[in-house]
Parts: sequence; structure tokens; C-alpha cells
Amino acid sequence: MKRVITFGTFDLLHIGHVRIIERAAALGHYLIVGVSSDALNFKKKQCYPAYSQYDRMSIVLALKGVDEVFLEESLEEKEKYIKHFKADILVMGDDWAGKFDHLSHCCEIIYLPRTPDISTSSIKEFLKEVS
Ligand code: C2G
Repeated sequence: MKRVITFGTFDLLHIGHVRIIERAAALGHYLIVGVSSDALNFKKKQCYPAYSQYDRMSIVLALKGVDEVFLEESLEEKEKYIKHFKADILVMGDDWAGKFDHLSHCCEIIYLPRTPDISTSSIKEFLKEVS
């Protein structure tokens, strides 16, 4: 039984998020998703996501193929999370290509192509323009 883990903010859930979850789920039998915390986002981007961490976790958990979600509280703790959840495969979009290769002693690392032309930032820009 292969266990897959992936991480993300998943704010303003869009088709790029759905596609990566679908493809991650198809690589194994059990999918665990680390949803980055509000505090982690603030540290990284100096702003909070539109949806709270608890709403983002509930939304991701409602997606077909997702078996378990948890709060990702630090970008530097991937090894700890991989070991804790006994993941065989780490999946990330290829905007992260190469960034997690140092974890290849813990599990297989797979970078999947990002879905083109959609991002949380582009949705925010669009909403600004139309409002
Ligand atoms: N993604 C994608 N296609 C898009 C947009 C996003 O495949 N058009 C993927 C990203 O590559 C990532 C996942 O969807 O693997 C979640 O994306 P974000 O919500 O933007 O998360 P991010 O801020 O990249 O993750 O440890 C990582 C952190 O949790 C932050």
C-alpha cells in the first residue's frame, strides 16, 4: 500500500489544485495533504490567505482522493512530516522542482507539471480588476 504526501496552501481552491490532488492520489493508495498554516503563509508572504487554515483543510479534505489532512507549520519540517505519516512518495508541482531532492533518502520525490494559466494570485488580480 503506497502512501503519498503533498503540501500546499490551497487558498481560493482552483483547477490547478484539483488536478495536482487527482494526480497525486493516482500515484498511490492513501493521500495525505499538508495544508500550510496561516502563520506560515504570513511568514512567507507577509499576508494571510483569503480562507482560514481550518476552512482550507476542510475544503481539501472534501476533495475526492484525499484521505487525511494536517497543518503544515514549517517549510523546513518536511522530513519530519514524511516520517510521521510514513509516506512513500512526496508529490509537488514543478514550481518546486529540485527543492526537495535532499529528501530522496526518506521517500521517492515526484514533481508534477503545474496546470498552466491559473494561480491563486491570478484569481486575486482578476477579482481586483472586476470589483
Ligand atoms: N499547483 C499546480 N498548478 C497550478 C497551481 C498550483 O499544480 N496552476 C500546485 C503547486 O505546484 C503545489 C500545489 O498545487 O504543489 C499547491 O499550490 P499552492 O497552494 O500555491 O501551495 P504552495 O504555496 O506552493 O505551497 O510546502 C509547500 C507550502 O505548503 C506552500
